Amino acid sequence: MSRVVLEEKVLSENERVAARLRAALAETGTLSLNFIGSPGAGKTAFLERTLEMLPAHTRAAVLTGDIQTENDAIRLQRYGYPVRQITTAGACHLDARMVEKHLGDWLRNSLELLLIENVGNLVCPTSYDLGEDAKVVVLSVAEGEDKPLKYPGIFRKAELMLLNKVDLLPHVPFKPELAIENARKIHPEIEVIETSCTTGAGLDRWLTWLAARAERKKASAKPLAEFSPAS
Ligand SMILES: Nc1nc2c(ncn2[C@@H]2O[C@H](COP(=O)(O)OP(=O)(O)OP(=O)(O)O)[C@@H](O)[C@H]2O)c(=O)[nH]1
Ligand SMILES: [Mg+2]
Repeated sequence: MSRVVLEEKVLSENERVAARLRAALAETGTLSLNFIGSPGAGKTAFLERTLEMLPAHTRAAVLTGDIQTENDAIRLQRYGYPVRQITTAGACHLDARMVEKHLGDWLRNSLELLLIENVGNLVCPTSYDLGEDAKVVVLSVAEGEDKPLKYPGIFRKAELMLLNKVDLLPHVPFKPELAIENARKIHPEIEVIETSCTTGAGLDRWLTWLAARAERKKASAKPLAEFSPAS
């Protein structure tokens, strides 16, 4: 079998599992977000700050993907929410089956929010639907303003770009307005929030975005029990 045919087969199998996941998440009204960014962009730090600031009693859970180590899960477990590490043993992205397998019984417990940290990479995770409501791309100011132009796939698919580490702006030659302009050349509607996990800048805007999205998802929940068979 040629490589292209094999890739198409793997992707279509992934689409099938992702559709099943999306249906399950729709039924429970769970908002699911897939965080994608380069190694070290600050995905785990951002999720740590998010867990720290979530309103009390939020039913949230985190899946974090890495090629090796449980380091990120250990960091994230400090905040009192269920966290599971997915180690891909070489794969440069998560796929829908890995997510489904690690969800366990979380969805049965009226989960409101599922946060998924993908493997650090701006390329491979882009092609794999995880059944999420939105992809969130994390770009840090240490990476260069041209990244949206060089890696357009993820900027095209992400609904939100977190421009992270803005506390470092005095120390790096990075123009946030140029990075945003480049992202919007690829995806004119992409929303942008400038954040710092160190100072907490932008996190209030992020929590407002998150609350609005979670509320919308909850309101659209369609438990199967609500449907009565057509008579
Ligand atoms: N100055 C500054 N440092 C940050 C910020 N966010 C994250 N960092 C630091 O950047 C480094 C990498 O952060 P991580 O959260 O591990 O990055 P990651 O994207 O999860 O990395 P991988 O999981 O390996 O892909 C750590 O030393 C963080 O403390 C920020 O907003 N400002
Ligand atoms: Mg991480």
